Amino acid sequence: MRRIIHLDMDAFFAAIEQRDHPEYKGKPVIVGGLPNTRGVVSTCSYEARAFGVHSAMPLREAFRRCPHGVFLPGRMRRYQEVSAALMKILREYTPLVEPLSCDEAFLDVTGSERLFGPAEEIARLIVTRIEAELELTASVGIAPNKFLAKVASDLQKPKGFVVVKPGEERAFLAPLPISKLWGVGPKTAANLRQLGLQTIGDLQKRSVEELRRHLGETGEQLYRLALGIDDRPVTPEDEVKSIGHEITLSTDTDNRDFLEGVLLSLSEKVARRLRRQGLIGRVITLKIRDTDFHTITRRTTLSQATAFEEVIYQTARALAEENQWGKKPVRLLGVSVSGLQKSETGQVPLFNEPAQQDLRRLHQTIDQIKDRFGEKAITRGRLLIKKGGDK
Ligand code: TTP
Ligand code: MG
Repeated sequence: MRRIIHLDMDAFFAAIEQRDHPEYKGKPVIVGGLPNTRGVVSTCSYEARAFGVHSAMPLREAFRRCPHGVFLPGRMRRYQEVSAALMKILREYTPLVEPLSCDEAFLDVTGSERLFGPAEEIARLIVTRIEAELELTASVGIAPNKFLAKVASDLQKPKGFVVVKPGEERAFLAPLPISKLWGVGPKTAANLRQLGLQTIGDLQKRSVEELRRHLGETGEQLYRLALGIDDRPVTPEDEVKSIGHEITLSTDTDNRDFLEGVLLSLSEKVARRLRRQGLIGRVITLKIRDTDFHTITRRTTLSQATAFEEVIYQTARALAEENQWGKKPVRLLGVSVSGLQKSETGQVPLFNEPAQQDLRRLHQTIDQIKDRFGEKAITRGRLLIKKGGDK
């Protein structure tokens, strides 16, 4: 099960103005332009929302509703700076951060729980840091998928903290209006209302056939969303490639020693390719396909990016153990590393400690020998022993 956090800053532009100008705190701040100019409100503080002002409202109308408001033209450069600082904090907890706009993002923290604790704790940590370091507040939703997390983060703004537990998806969505479903604009909403559907709960009670009859493909999609089903992955903006290797075994086997040997060999190949490209990565993914073609992929996030086969192998093996190597005889094994960054320019002081310097020199030597004399020139003892053992 995935653990997804959706985070959205509260009254983002306006809150930055209140932070930078303490005299605006507690006042209705309206960002977008001077009161009697053309144009619309970008956003406004919650104090201004109490007067009915909101995003996209003409500034004239905002002035009519809130003549004593603090009207500001906005400083995009400043907001972008804060946005960058925000995203930097988020990326410390997972490389799987998908920004949706300057002030909101999805985070897949499934692989981070081992390191930072449960998703709820990670979200608390992040919110606390945002308050301390940026002096701003955020709202979060935590759920098994993107759709639910996004709906949840919006439910108790500002400073919202809403958790949707697995099994509670339907009950959580039932009382909400159908307009909360993705893809339901005013037009589809009107269509749905004609069918007597007001809340997501109403939709849950209909059959998928009926919805398909009325709305076609969309009906089916809405039905799935209404049940809280959504399997879209969190995709980081600059979709970091992964480097991986997989191998289909000549015979399916559950011989642990042999499988561990294969895993080490795969980890070595991956590590070598990482080093060759000057990359290090934080997310280790293991793939196991069993004799019945059932495939599982499991991944975990490391505290420090790596290009060392020792680390990759240990992590992949731990994942395999946790999943009992897929329980059945194994047909295919794969190891990949993602969440990549340049090893020299990355902020992680990877090679500072003496032990790591030695390790790096060793790896450079091994890589050079392999480059010159071929892949088989140097093989680890672990592989030599185990290869003979199985056949
Ligand atoms: P939002 O997250 O939609 O709004 P918000 O952060 O101001 O308020 P909240 O999330 O608490 O409801 O948008 C983020 C920023 O994007 C917002 O501060 C200003 C800008 N924006 C516009 O410029 N025009 C718009 O129509 C909207 C909706 C936002
Ligand atoms: Mg916001």
